Amino acid sequence: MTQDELKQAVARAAIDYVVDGEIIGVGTGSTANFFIDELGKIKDRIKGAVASSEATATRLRGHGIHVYDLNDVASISVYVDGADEIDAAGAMIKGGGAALTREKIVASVSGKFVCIADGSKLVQVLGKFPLPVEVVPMAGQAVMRKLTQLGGKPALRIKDGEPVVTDNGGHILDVAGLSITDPAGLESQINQIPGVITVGLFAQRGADVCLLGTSEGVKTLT
Ligand code: ABF
Repeated sequence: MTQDELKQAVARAAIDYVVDGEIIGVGTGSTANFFIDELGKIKDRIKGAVASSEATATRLRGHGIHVYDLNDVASISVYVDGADEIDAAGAMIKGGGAALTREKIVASVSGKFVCIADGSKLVQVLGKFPLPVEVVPMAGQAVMRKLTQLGGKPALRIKDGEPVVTDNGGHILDVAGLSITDPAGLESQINQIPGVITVGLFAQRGADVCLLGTSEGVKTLT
């Protein structure tokens, strides 16, 4: 199976977690996009969705799914999203798609986090994928110095010669060289740095379920 077929398989499997008549939280990225396409097929069963990015909102609307502002929603039963890395405990690195802040917000109000990923995303120790950190632009250099003190090698994310600007007006630092043996602890430490908007470690609120696409089929990790 190709990587896309594995992503499609987990996207289909995630539909089993959708609660009829409710508003669902929807993540960002290529795996989440496959999920949105599956959601489009059962759109009459749900009330609508809360999106974790402008890109996701646009794709949801393209399928005729109503997108709610989070301020108009008290709680969400299920949030479905991809990850850049996930460990066996459900801790994740996210933010390769630069949507980490809204992803963390929507996940935080959701009863259950269902992570959908192809098998290559499962790791023993997080950190091979550079850890994304969203920052207030004026604090970029200051935060980079602090991240270097923590043992990382941060770099400002650049696209087409310009810093990437998130949906929230932030910049993204990608921190290489970390071997993250205490994801929840490092999440707290980085959260304390002034200028950090969001760290792409999702450990304190990790995934409750991970649907992992493998050549032997979809494996469920809980
Ligand atoms: C989002 O999409 C991000 O948090 C993560 O960075 C990325 C995973 O992308 P893909 O599904 O394209 O591998 O969930």
